Amino acid sequence: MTDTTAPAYSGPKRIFSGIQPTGNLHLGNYLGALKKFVDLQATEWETIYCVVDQHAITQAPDVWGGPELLASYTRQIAAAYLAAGIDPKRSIIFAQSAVREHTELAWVFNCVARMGWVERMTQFKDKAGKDAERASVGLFTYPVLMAADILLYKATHVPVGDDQKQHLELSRDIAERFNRDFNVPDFFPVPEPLIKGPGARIMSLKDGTKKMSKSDPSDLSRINLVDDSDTIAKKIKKATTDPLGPMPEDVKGLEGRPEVENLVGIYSAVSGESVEAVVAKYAGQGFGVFKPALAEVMVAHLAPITARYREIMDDPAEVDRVLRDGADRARAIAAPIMDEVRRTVGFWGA
Ligand code: ATP
Ligand code: LTN
Repeated sequence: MTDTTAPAYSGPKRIFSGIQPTGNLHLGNYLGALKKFVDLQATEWETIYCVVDQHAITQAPDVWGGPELLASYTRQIAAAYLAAGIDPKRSIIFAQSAVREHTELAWVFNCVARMGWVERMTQFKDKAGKDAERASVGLFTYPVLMAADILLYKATHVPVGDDQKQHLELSRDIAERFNRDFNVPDFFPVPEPLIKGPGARIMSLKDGTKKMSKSDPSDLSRINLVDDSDTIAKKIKKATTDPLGPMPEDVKGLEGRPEVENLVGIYSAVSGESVEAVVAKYAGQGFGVFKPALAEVMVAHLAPITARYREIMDDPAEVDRVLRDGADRARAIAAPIMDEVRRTVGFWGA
């Protein structure tokens, strides 16, 4: 299982993450993943950000939009990457399907991962629903493809939201098992999740016990990155709170108040102020004061991103150029690593 010993791997530090081109991005995707992608550019680490279109097709075509829409959804996520502040010169932005080695490595990893490991994945159970027999085999092995995405670049760190923790543990197990089974102790790094932070788990605005999600039927449950200022203000105003009185006096007072805790967490993640500072600022105030203030910080943060997003989407050819350049650069890293994997496994001609 996840190890406690330091990995033998001593290669360069490299960040890899991905977002599926399914539906509009929401505040959870932004704070849990995208904002971290942007912030990590301030480090010296190499940063690689993928639009995981092969993961999108693990569900039925009506869920991901079908073949006419998939490429444009991929462009939309790439545009959101750019609008949020990912610099295509500093970082690699590309589509998973453009680098064929992802699925090639995924096959090898399908033969490394054990059934028991994959069967434990709770997201499969959530996504497959009651009728798991009808889910695609791809949905089942989805986390194995995710391990291939990461390890194809020998990525050492993976920024994701809290819901991806278990998948990351599987990637770590696969890396260790490959290294051991093929007797190449330091070949793959054991990738570290980067999850911590106030945005790691943003909850629904309508139910503080459910995560904010693209698939929630109620649009009022989430803030979409493309929502305009009025819509954001309206959704915050309608956000569920509780009958337990005004804003708490201290952080302990957030216990047992998941909806309020979520709103405070959002304020903290967006403004960069600590949860303690936010609670102190609004201690004892009513939601009639806190909610408009929250809407204001959100609009101030998101409006420029939304405006840039619209501008970028006006020039899809430029987005395609970024994706093509990114695919070339990604391939240049991936191909020699995949060649090494072929030799390590012992395939003919490798
Ligand atoms: P959703 O649950 O919204 O349908 P998803 O988790 O199935 O989306 P992606 O769009 O690929 O799939 O998620 C992209 C990133 O956003 C991942 O790193 C995921 O952990 C993160 N993320 C998704 N929802 C939340 C949330 N509510 N809070 C924090 N991070 C989230
Ligand atoms: N499973 C992830 C998306 C994803 C990913 C990755 C994230 C696919 N491959 C590699 C990080 C690294 C999700 O958010 N649902």
